[in-house]
Amino acid sequence: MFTLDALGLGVVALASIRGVQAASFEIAFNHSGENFLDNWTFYNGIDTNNTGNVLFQTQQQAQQEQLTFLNSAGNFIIKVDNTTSGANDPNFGRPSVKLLSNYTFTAGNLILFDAVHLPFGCSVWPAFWSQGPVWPDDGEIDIMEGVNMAPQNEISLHTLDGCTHPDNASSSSIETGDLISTDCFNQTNGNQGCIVEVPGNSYGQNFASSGGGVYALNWNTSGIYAWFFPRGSIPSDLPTDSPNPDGWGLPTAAYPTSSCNAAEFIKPQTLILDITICGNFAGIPSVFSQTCSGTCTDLVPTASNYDNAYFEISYIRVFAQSGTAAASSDSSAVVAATSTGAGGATSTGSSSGAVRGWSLTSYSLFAVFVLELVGVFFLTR
Ligand SMILES: *[C@@H]1O[C@H](CO)[C@@H](O)[C@H](O)[C@H]1NC(C)=O
Ligand SMILES: *[C@@H]1O[C@H](CO)[C@@H](O)[C@H](O)[C@H]1NC(C)=O
Ligand SMILES: *[C@@H]1O[C@H](CO)[C@@H](O)[C@H](O)[C@H]1NC(C)=O
Ligand SMILES: *[C@@H]1O[C@H](CO)[C@@H](O)[C@H](O)[C@H]1NC(C)=O
Ligand SMILES: *[C@@H]1O[C@H](CO)[C@@H](O)[C@H](O)[C@H]1NC(C)=O
Ligand SMILES: *[C@@H]1O[C@H](CO)[C@@H](O)[C@H](O)[C@H]1NC(C)=O
Ligand SMILES: *[C@@H]1O[C@H](CO)[C@@H](O)[C@H](O)[C@H]1NC(C)=O
Ligand SMILES: CC(=O)N[C@H]1CO[C@H](CO)[C@@H](O)[C@@H]1O
Repeated sequence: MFTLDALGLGVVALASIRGVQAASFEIAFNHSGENFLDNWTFYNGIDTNNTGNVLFQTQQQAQQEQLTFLNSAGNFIIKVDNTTSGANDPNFGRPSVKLLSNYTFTAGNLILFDAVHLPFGCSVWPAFWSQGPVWPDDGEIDIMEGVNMAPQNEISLHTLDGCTHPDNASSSSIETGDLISTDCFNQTNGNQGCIVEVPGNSYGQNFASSGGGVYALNWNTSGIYAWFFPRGSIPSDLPTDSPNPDGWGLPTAAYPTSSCNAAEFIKPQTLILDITICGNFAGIPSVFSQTCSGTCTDLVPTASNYDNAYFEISYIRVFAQSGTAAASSDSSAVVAATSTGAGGATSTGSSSGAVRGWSLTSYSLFAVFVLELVGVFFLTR
């Protein structure tokens, strides 16, 4: 007598009786338009451990130099300087921008990143990513990261030993992206990370010419899930007040708790948006030569090499799942409100100072603090 529909309704009815319901999300941070820069801190200084050829600007400098502004389309631009010549300055660091969220996010948060243009070009290395306070102990999530003229974005995690992505055999049943590597441990393959490459127009020239799209990250007790939706295929509920990932289909990249216990490996994360140049990833000859010719650092002095080195962002939104426990946070924390009073995203004090290391990496904010205290401003390779 049971049809599938009847069974399905029964499950729904039972679920509501027991108080189980689909996750619902409420906005916690909504970066767009004139308010885009609220709750971000500008990291100021050289690209310490990445040895990128940039000088990250203060907010005041960035605004004066028109490196951050709201454009006439209502989108927010974050860019590398493309007007200054660095010729005749052997220590030239091209002005650029690195933003760190004042808050952290954790399991129970959904992040949406809608862009119409991502920075690209030979020597250019942008990322929309996150890390915990101590690297790699507290984990790193790379939602969007590309280099040079590469056509594809790579999503990855970087952690201590013991966090992996399921192997190829189960990849196609849990995600639509192309599995590149499974070990998230930072000591494996020179901190390659557990990478899922995003098919389609996910980065670079093709992303821009096809109108961009949305990256989404849903982190919950089941795992960490990321999607890329090209402009024409964005789920209708995604840009609304109540996005629901349950209807978005297989994610592009999935890191289930069964093979990576995020509670152990990925601590509350600071969101980071930055653009560096050359350095320990884009500038490695074996990486650079894949899509560009010559020597990476030779490109840095010439301003016109950076005409495409900009983010054009419609919005970045952080939602908190109703009914989940808030992340622990420091004494200055402001817990993001939800109707149930339980949010995921929490505010923390200033976390400026995060830097990135070999390839996709970063290390402890504390380490930077110590380095700065002892006056070590230049790490040479
Ligand atoms: C900035 O954080 C405050 C406090 O959590 C919040 O009320 C405000 O909406 C946030 N602004 C944006 C643009 O998200
Ligand atoms: C966080 O971001 C704002 C920009 O809205 C900045 O002015 C403020 O100083 C930052 N707060 C903390 C605690 O770092
Ligand atoms: C998964 O399979 C694809 C296609 O056979 C292959 O290119 C890729 O290297 C494999 N990835 C891993 C991590 O084994
Ligand atoms: C991995 O992290 C450890 C600290 O736990 C650090 O000493 C090491 O240099 C890192 N390795 C790479 C390749 O980044
Ligand atoms: C975010 O802010 C934009 C601009 O103010 C607004 O149109 C949109 O509805 C907001 N979205 C959410 C989910 O609050
Ligand atoms: C976590 O999110 C994934 C992807 O959106 C979803 O399939 C899963 O049901 C969620 N798990 C929980 C416990 O909410
Ligand atoms: C810098 O790049 C922007 C696009 O990001 C372009 O509109 C502008 O013309 C460039 N500036 C110069 C001086 O070439
Ligand atoms: C402090 C720290 O994490 N430094 C790292 C900087 O990057 C190099 C690789 O280029 C690592 O070996 C260091 O451990």
